[in-house]
Amino acid sequence: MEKEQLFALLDDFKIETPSWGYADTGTRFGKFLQPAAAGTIDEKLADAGIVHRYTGCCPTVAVHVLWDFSMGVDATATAKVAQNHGVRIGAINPNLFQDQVYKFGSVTSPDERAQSHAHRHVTDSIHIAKAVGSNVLSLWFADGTNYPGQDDIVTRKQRMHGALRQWHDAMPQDMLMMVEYKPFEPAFYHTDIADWGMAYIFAKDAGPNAKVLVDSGHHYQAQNIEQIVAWLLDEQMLGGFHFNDRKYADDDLTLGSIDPYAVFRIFHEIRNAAEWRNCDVSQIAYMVDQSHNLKPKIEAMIQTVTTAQEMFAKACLVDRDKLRDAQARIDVVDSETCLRNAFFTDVRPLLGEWRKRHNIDPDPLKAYRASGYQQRIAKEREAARAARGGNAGSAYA
Ligand SMILES: [Mn+2]
Repeated sequence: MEKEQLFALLDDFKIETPSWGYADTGTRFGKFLQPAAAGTIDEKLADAGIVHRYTGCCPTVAVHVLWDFSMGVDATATAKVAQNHGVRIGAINPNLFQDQVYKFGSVTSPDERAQSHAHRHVTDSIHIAKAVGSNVLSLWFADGTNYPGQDDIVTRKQRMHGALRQWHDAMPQDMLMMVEYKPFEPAFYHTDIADWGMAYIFAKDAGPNAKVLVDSGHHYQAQNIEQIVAWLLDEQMLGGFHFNDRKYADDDLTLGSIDPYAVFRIFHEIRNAAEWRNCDVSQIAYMVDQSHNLKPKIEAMIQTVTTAQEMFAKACLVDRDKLRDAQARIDVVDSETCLRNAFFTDVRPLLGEWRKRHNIDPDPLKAYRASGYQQRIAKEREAARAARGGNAGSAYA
């Protein structure tokens, strides 16, 4: 691939960072506070703006309705705050798991109060999306059961069908619904949308604007995620990604920290779809879903974003003519070598050049560190927290 062609693809490669990735988070055992963590939506958007400034590819921010919007606060004001920080509001994530009423699930709960609570919240979320100019409604459900026999699996499936159809009908025509799946946690016996097949059926049934969201941490060990991606693309049902890495479960580690080759293989399938099958991949929503418990938030986000760019660029560099030829000759070693050659190419100098063209420092992490932003906000936010009387960190649960 020619350099100019690669640079044009990089120009179109955008990654959405999540507001909750800038806030204090923890594990189910405890939350660890960082003085520089964002406590308010304003601070989260400011930090997202910084990541965009140093990487040049993160113009939108995913928001969590319950954590980022208060009842009675004008959502359009939040959109303006984003604009002031050089970013826009991206995917709207309703919260269907935190309220007490959701103990046995949200829309799949046998408790009708939980169902109507969820309906109201998602309807509000669609209104917020319209107000902030977002066209993505991103749905993840903690719904499931902990014990065999606790509830009827198929009745719960039907409740989910009904809710998704109703919400799809309530969305404006240009809005996309993302249906995310996860095999376990917080439910430990069964999850109502456990895998991509279930998400596919629900999305297909909900309507033409519903697609599947692949969270890279939401699979069983050793599952071939790139095959799922390739299939969803071929079925025109891939909505987007939640990027993170993991070693064991839904660990929410920075992308590529454990297995960068797996990320490369996902991008490889996307480039195959684009270049071999003329598949429109321009609408894929690349989003980050991570919880930075140990690393400083903004540094972890910059690492993730630059890693995504690197793996994407490597996948673009696969010599697909050679690959096609090797596959036709059934030369297994040559075929695999096409992928390995691209993966082991050091694309960092190329990315540095691409950044320079966009007036961005070739080393975003180094430039960010040199800016002193983190030290400044740590001081400011600690003072602001003290003035408010205690820690006003995120509502992460
Ligand atoms: Mn996710």
